[in-house]
This record gives sequence, C-alpha cells and structure tokens, in this order.
Amino acid sequence: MPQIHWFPGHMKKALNEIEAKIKLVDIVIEILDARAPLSSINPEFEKRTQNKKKIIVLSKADLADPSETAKWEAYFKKSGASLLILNLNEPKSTNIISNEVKRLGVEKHQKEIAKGMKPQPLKTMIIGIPNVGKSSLINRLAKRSAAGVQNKPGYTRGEQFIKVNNDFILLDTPGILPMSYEDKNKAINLALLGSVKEDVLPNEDLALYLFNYLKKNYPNALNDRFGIEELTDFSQTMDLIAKKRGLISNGVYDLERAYILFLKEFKDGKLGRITLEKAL
Ligand SMILES: Nc1nc2c(ncn2[C@@H]2O[C@H](COP(=O)(O)OP(=O)(O)O)[C@@H](O)[C@H]2O)c(=O)[nH]1
Ligand SMILES: [Mg+2]
Repeated sequence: MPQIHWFPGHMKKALNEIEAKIKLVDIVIEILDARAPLSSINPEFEKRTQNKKKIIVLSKADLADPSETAKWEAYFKKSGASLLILNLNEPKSTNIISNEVKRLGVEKHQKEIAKGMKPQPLKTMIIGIPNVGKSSLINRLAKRSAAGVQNKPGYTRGEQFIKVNNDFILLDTPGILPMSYEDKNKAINLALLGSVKEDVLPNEDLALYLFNYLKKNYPNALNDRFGIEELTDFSQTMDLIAKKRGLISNGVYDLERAYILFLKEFKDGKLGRITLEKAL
C-alpha cells in the first residue's frame, strides 16, 4: 500500500486551535465512532487535555456490532471515563447528554452555591474527527433550545454559545480533530468509515482490507445483500458483486465499481452491524 501523507505542521496548528477553544469550556464532549473507537482518537489531543472533564460519546452504535460495543464500554469505563453509547439520530440522545453534563457539573455548581453565587451554566464543546456526528449532535441540541444561538459577551470574540437549557450551554462550532495517521490500520479504518477522504487510499486496497476483515470476523456479511454465502477469494467475490449488480463499463464487468459499491454498502451499514476494531 502507498504511504499516506500527513503534515505535522497542520496537525499541530489544528490541535493548538482546539486547545485554545477548550480553555473556554468546563466540559469537552468527544465523539468517537463506535465501530472503531481507538482509531477515531487523536493521541496528541489526549495528551493535551488530561485535566479537562470529558464525556466520551460512542456514536453510530446502531451501526456497530452490539457485542463489541459492550466490550468497548467495559474498556472505557475501566479507564474511569464518562461514557455514553448513542445513536445520534435518535432524539433521546440529547436528554442523555444533558443529564451527563449536569452530573459532571454538580461539583462546580456546589462550589458556586457555597460562594453565594448563582450556579452558572456549564460551558461545553463538541470535538471529534470528521464524520463522527458532531454537526448532527449540535443541530439536535440547538433545535431543542428555545433560545437558539446566542452571543455571550465576555468570551472570546466570535465564539458563540448555544443555550441548551439552564445549566448547559454549548459552543456552536465543533472542534474538528486532525486525524492521526501514525498507524496504517487505523488510517484504513477511518477511510472505511468515511472520516478520511477515500481517495487517500486506492479503493481496491480498502476493499481488500475490508474483505479480509469480514472473512475473518463476519463471514456471513455478504449473504443477505449479495447472496454470497461464503467469503473465499477476494477477486472472485468482487467479480460476483459486479455480476449480481450488473456493474458493467464498456461491455465488461467493472471491478472498480464493485469495490466502490462494496465499500459504500459497508459504510451505510447495509452489510449489517459491524465493528472494525476489537476492544483490547
Ligand atoms: N446511523 C447513524 N448515523 C449517524 C449517527 N450520527 C451521525 N450520523 C450520520 O453520519 C453522517 C455524518 O454526521 P455529521 O454530524 O455531519 O458528522 P460531523 O462531520 O462530525 O459533523 C451524517 O450522515 C449523519 O446523519 C448515528 O449515531 N447513527
Ligand atoms: Mg460537521
């Protein structure tokens, strides 16, 4: 496989920008894709935020393998993290997050009350790599908010907070974490999930990786969609997909289109609930 190029300079700049924003908030809500939670973490970022209160959201739990998600839950809970497993397309996800924000803020509110102050709304921000559901969550939380987007004077110029409820406000722009490409397999996972532009890696390489992973872990994954009962050989399987779906270009079966279709059906969850990364 070709090397994936990344730019430490850009990475550093992006991380610094997020770091500056994080200074404004009490609680960071980090979204990771439940189908590859570790791949969606940026370790550089973790190093810089060790003493911030954090809620980890495993998003797209509806697309992930429930038995693997249970293992990930145990993994993150063991590290003491505050963890929520959610389908961000479900309206109830907003309440679940609100309750957790409130729970993590109890101490701060108690301190404020002890000082004779009115408890201040907890300032939060959402961060994560591309495509994990940041905008979906912000839109959902904003829609719920009667106040909509409001300007809060006293904070950094240009930063807008959305009032979600009386004890919870949210920075209206998410922090987009740069991807960490230090581990090739993690980069592949992110490409398969649509967080990295696919054209970073050839479709054939991605399809081959996915094929081998399914063959080992989800051997029946192509049965329902394609009627392919057993995963044996990669080329043969792609050929079958091209035939079954009539993917023909210039009079011949087009394997490139088969790779793209295979990758898309996986990404859209049409091959079933599949987790790409096993809990350690
Ligand atoms: N099935 C499913 N799709 C989700 C979930 N969260 C987000 N999405 C979808 O994932 C895609 C990317 O979401 P978006 O909020 O734009 O991600 P962002 O790049 O982090 O802002 C959109 O098509 C969402 O509808 C989830 O929990 N489950
Ligand atoms: Mg977005």
